[in-house]
Amino acid sequence: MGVLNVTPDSFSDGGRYTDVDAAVQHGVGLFQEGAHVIDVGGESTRPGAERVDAATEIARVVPVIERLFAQGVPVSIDTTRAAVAEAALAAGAVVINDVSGGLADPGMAAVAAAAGCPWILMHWRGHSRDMQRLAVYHDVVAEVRDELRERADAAIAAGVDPGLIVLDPGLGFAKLPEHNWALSAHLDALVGLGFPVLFAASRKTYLGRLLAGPDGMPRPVDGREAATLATSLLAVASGAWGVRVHQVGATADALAVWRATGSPRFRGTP
Ligand code: PMM
Repeated sequence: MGVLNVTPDSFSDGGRYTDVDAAVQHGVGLFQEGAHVIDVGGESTRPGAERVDAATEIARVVPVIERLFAQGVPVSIDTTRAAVAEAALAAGAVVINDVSGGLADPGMAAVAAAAGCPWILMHWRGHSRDMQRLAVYHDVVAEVRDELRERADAAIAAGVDPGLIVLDPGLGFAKLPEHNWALSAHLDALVGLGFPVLFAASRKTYLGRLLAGPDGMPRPVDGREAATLATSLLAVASGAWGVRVHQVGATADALAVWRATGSPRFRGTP
């Protein structure tokens, strides 16, 4: 999954693709580099971000999705709002990526059920403005697993086909670095729930903190690619179904090398 944020303020690519032409060009480029789906988002979810209204979100994403659809590029819509998901699906999106796991908007389940499209349910405890104070766990792996299972159960109860549910640990969302590392180390606990798992560590702050320089400052976003690649490979080795990344070409190359070995531990698709 290639990341395409059409926002002025996302943490790693905010402001770069607010122009429709530039956004479409970037999305097509990520697809050509090997992404199977391009994840288009119109609202930043970085910690502390203020919300935009649904009309603004729709105005940002729909023109980009329409043009990607016209060029044959599969799109997922990164939103927590049912109205935005509906508009995006009408414009040609084929996957809903909901970082709230259906919690932010009670109308999302009905939209996903009616559309009959894959629905990515991410682990989430609250909106970005105040999510870091919700990063309190006794056993982060067990709690995230159980909270994700509840989200999947709720989706199924609302009529969503279980075969269309994808789970995501939500790295960095109400998570401290140690929580992200524990979830990376025990991804098998989520895989064991029986749904495909998406892993989305790309360029996140905890990687920057790991790679901090002698002054203690986190490594800037554009210096986190090698670490991102390592997390993606480890995730696939642990049974992840997909990885969501900003730099698709490098990830596709690394997975191609691994696939070429014929290793039974490689479970990715070409
Ligand atoms: N992270 C971001 C946005 N969307 N979607 C899923 N499923 N999982 C994530 O971890 C996730 C997401 C925030 O990061 P970005 O700036 O890279 O979009």
